[in-house]
Amino acid sequence: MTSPHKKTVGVLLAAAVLAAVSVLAVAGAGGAFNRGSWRGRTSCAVPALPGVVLDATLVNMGGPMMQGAGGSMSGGMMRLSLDRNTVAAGQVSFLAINAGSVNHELVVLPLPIGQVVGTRAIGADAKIDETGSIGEASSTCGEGSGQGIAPGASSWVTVTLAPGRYEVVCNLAGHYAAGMYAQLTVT
Ligand SMILES: [Cu+2]
Repeated sequence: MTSPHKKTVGVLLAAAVLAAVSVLAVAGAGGAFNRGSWRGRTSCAVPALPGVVLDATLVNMGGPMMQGAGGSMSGGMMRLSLDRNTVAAGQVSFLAINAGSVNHELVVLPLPIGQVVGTRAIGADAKIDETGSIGEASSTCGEGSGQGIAPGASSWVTVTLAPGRYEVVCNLAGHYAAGMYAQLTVT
């Protein structure tokens, strides 16, 4: 008289397998969607990047028409968002994608103990002090430092991060104050 019990177990197992498969399918589709959508939004041929790859999306409100009206300084609210806020120590590649309408950049700074992101002093040049920068991606369709990432383009940089807290920012004039900073915790 074990068959009803076995049948129940079988049904439960099948349900569990189906659930697991659907979770994997959703996760896979989500990952492909995220990768595809952002990669699809950059006009650059991005090489395979070493280590853990973090996607950083750089945006500003307002369309291209705002540039003509007021220039990059009046881009309105701006954001720099990372696709994850925690990463393991070691080699990390940042892929900065400019999904906005004005130039942007990505700079990695250590975040001192007790300091909150977005609270750095802003100088007369409308920028923060970049002393101690660990890495920068500001080259249109290229690696490392440059003249800024053009709209639709991307830039990348690979760094080695020790455990701790970091602040990832865009330090073009006015952009930090407009909201372009994000915290990254390295464990
Ligand atoms: Cu910016």
